[in-house]
Amino acid sequence: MTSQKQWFPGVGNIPHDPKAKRGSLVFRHFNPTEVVAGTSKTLGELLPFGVVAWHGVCNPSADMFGRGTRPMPWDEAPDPITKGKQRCEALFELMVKLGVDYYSWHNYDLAPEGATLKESHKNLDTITDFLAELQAATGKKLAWGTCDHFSHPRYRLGVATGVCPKVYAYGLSEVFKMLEITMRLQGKNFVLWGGREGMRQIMSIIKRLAFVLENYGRFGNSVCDYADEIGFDGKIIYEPKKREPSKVQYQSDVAATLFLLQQAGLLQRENVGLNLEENHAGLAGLDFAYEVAMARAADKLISIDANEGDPLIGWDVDEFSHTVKKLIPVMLMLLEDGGLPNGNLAFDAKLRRESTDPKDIFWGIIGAMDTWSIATKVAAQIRSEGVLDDIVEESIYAEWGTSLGDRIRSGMTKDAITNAAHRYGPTIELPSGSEERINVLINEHMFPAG
Ligand code: XLS
Ligand code: NI
Ligand code: NI
Repeated sequence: MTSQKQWFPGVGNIPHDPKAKRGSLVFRHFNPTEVVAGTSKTLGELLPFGVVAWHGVCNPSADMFGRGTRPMPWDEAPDPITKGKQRCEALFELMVKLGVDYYSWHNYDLAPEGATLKESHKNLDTITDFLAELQAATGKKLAWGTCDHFSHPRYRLGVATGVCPKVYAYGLSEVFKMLEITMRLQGKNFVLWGGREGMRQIMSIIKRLAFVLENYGRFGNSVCDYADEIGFDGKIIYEPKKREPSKVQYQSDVAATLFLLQQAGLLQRENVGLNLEENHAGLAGLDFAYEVAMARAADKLISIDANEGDPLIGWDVDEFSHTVKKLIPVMLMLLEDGGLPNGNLAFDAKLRRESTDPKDIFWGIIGAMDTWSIATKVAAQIRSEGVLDDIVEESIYAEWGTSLGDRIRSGMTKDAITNAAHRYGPTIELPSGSEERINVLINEHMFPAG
């Protein structure tokens, strides 16, 4: 740290101590050096956690009905640059104390926006120098950078898909700058979300939808072209979210985003991928594991914003992950892939407005890291035992292993298909879908009896 001051003086480095007294601030399940059963990787390698600047050290926990409640002493500063630097220090202190290796930020989370673009860039350079120093001093790394294209009033009517070419140019040049910074800080990826890229009053977009979607593609291709030009070797990762702040965002879920990217010629680009978020899947009415599966099916899963929504609340509540069961199918997939080799699990998660103890942020992150760790271990058990594969591969999908399956998949004529239909139908014997049995199997692994 550059200054000696501690922003979380009441908390030390968090140990892994499964036997610690209840209520101790420790990891009970996350042990970065523990090798996960059935793999050659450690928990630390399989779960490349990250903290995010905006929720971690910038969000005072205000809501639409009330102001912030969270004590954030680092925000008390004589000038905005000092405030930005203190935010950086608090962020790095969190990473160091929690043993989290990565962070993510939007341009104006840490650097104050200036009165001109030039001044904003100057502020960004100052903060980037400081971040580079902190990275060098601590060994911490940048997961991804991105641009805040939703706070400033100029973005209220969209950016890439917006109503104004001046805004388009302004937003794109901010991306160019932030991409350079991300490269300088050796960030792994660059995120494009798009909270203001979406439908407003339907009457105002009906004639323009095809036009703005073309702009969406042009914007993304410019970002990718520039990434190629400067030799950024990370991915440009798009983050689907159905709604909030817009009524409907164009990138509403994985399938819609894949379609838009394909239409724009972006899906075909090697440096384009996806960043998925649990809460966003829920807003689209979809299971997170389904979204992960869909992104994997297109070979575009790069990174994950690890958080959790609440089905009783209709918006993006960004809770720290705490439900193990939701993550078991996700970890079954990630174990197949050897984790997220080019991405991270960034905690795009925030404290509840009710939570005001400076230790609460530690409880949130520790809880989330343990939740992902438990899910990883349960999924590893399920995999190594092989019963799920027996049910799904050896029973449910078994018929695709027969010669008819092979013949269909290698291409059959209409006549051959019709002959097969005559031969095998109309009554066809099928295996059980085994839904209940699979539910029991998951519970057995989560809570082994005896
Ligand atoms: C908001 C998004 C946002 C992105 C980064 O809902 O999750 O935080 O991750 O702009
Ligand atoms: Ni996110
Ligand atoms: Ni979110």
